[in-house]
This record gives sequence, structure tokens and C-alpha cells, in this order.
Amino acid sequence: MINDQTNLSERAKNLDAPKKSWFQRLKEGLQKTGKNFTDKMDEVLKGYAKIDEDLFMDIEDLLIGADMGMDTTMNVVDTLREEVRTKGITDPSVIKNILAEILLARLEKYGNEISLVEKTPTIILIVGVNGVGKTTTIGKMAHYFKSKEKSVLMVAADTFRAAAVDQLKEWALRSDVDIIAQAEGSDPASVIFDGIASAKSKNKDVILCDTAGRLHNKKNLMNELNKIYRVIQREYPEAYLQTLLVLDATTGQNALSQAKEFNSFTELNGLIITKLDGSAKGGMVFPLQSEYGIPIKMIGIGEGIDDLKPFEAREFVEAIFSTEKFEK
Ligand SMILES: Nc1nc2c(ncn2[C@@H]2O[C@H](COP(=O)(O)OP(=O)(O)OP(=O)(O)O)[C@@H](O)[C@H]2O)c(=O)[nH]1
Ligand SMILES: [Mg+2]
Repeated sequence: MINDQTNLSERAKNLDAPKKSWFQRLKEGLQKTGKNFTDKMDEVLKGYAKIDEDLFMDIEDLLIGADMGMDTTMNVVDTLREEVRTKGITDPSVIKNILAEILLARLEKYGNEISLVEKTPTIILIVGVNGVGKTTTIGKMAHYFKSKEKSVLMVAADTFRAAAVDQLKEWALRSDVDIIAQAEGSDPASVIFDGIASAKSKNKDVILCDTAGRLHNKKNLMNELNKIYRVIQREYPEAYLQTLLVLDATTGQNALSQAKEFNSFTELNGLIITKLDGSAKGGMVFPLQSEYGIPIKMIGIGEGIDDLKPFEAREFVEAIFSTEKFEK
């Protein structure tokens, strides 16, 4: 158990200090994506007096440049063409709003399911490749669930490095929740076993489990996860289990292949996209949603404790289009 830790670091204190509103920070975070996208779109639109096929081709190039991927781009532009035709639109300046609506509709179709703990107890298993932000996300999630009056337990099932356990312990301190950990090199499934026993005895609502981020295509990761699943099945079958994949927004299309890989060997219930602050590749959210149909549950926009929230499609699109509200 925890509490052998020294004071919080100065850096953490600074990161956790009160800041601008979430939407303001999201908008700033997505500025690079927005610039890549809406500013260029304004430029393109200015060059057209009427809507023609060349304009659609330019929009296609823009969407691909904003990391939306080929399939999603084709799909979106087809829908746009159709809308323009059926509504008899001729003014290019209206295109931006229509595009925003199309993108929003796609996200809402896949991304509405934001509630993570509709049933308790819930076990959340956080998976993902090295460095995407798993441990940090657990720290922020703990804080988020606490603010929703849930009792939280962290389980340090990334036993690969001692530093991983220490990092999670620091987060347990920052968000003031209990943590179960064992020594470096212990069997992750056995840490989860301990975690479940503790969660049951203390009536915890949410159990957040960190896992190691070794290469996702390695067979040992699959085996490790399967062993963890067996322990959860056996020890806490009544708990609501969610496996969430963390993806780093700055890796763009690479994140898509990670989603594909993980999705091929484990049942993913949702995605968490981190590092949307400062990523120019926020457009990757769109193909992610439509290609896998896995809802994005939360997004991270920084390293502070308040920098994680449930994903809201409308807010996200508004932030990319750098507008508080776009016209219907
Ligand atoms: N800017 C920014 N940095 C983030 C965000 N989330 C995580 N990070 C940083 O990304 C780095 C890696 O985060 P970790 O939480 O250690 O990632 P991990 O997936 O647990 O890494 P491993 O355990 O090594 O696999 C750290 O420096 C975090 O502070 C985010 O939303 N924004
Ligand atoms: Mg980690």
C-alpha cells in the first residue's frame, strides 16, 4: 500500500494549478489541427466563386492533410457532394458549416456512449503501447471519478519496471486514492488478484488497472492480458469490465494501426485519446471512430490532473473549427 511517498513534486503542483476553462484549453490544444484545417479551408473557399468539382478535390486534399485518412475523407466528401446537390447549395462560404455538421454526425454516431461507470463495481483495464500516456491517464481518471463521488482503487499491474509502480504511486497521492502494488517483476495477474480482494473489502466502485506497454504485437502481451482476464472472471465475475485502449494523438495514422492490432486480439470497449494538446493530428479521431466503431470515451489535453474529460463530439468539432457554435 501507498503512503511511503514524499511530498508532491513542484512540477505536479504547477500542472494541477487552476487554469482556463476546459473548452478554452481544448480549443488551444487543437489549434494546430484547426490551423491545418479550417484556416486552409478558408483560404481554399476564398478562391472559389461557385461550387464545382475542383473545390471538392481541394477539400479532399485538406481532409487527408489533417490526418482523416483516405476512406473517411472519401466518405465525408461524398456526403458533402450529396448535401450540396440535394439542398441546391451554390455559395462556397456555406460549405464549412455543412462539413462541420457532417463530421459531427459521424462522431455522434460512434461516440455518444460517454458514461464509463454506469454500473459499479467497474474494473477498467488500461492498455496501449509504450509511452502513449496510460499511467498519466489513470492518474487523471482517478481524480475525475472521485469528483463524481466514486471510490477509486488503482492497481499497478505494470510490473515491468519499478519506475512504473512509483509513477502510479505518485499519481495515487496526487489524486488521493488507494493503490495496490507489488514489487517490480511480480506477476501482473497476481497484482490484479490482490487489487480485487482489496476493492471487495473496501467496497470500491472503480478499479483502475495500469498495464505494461510492451510492443502490442508480442505474444507475451496477449498471454498476459488473457491471464488477467481469467483472474477477473474467476475472482470478480459480477464486476463490469472495460478494456480501454490509450492512443497518442501525436502519432496520427500510427494510432490507427495500434487500434487495429489491439482490436484483433482483445475486445476493446473504448478508446482514450491523449496529447490532443499541441497535436496537429487531431483529425485522426474521425477515422478512428468510423473504422472501428469503438467509442472514444475520454480525451487528454495535458499533463495536469484536470486535463482529462469524457469525449463530447460537439465540443470537439467546435474546438477544431475554432468556433463556440457553428450555424445549423
Ligand atoms: N502533453 C501531454 N502529455 C501527456 C498527456 N498524457 C500523457 N502525457 C505525457 O506522456 C508521457 C508518457 O506518459 P505515461 O503515462 O508515462 O505513458 P505510459 O503509456 O504509461 O508509458 P509506459 O508505461 O512507458 O508504457 C509523460 O511525459 C506524460 O506526462 C497529455 O494528454 N498531454
Ligand atoms: Mg506507464
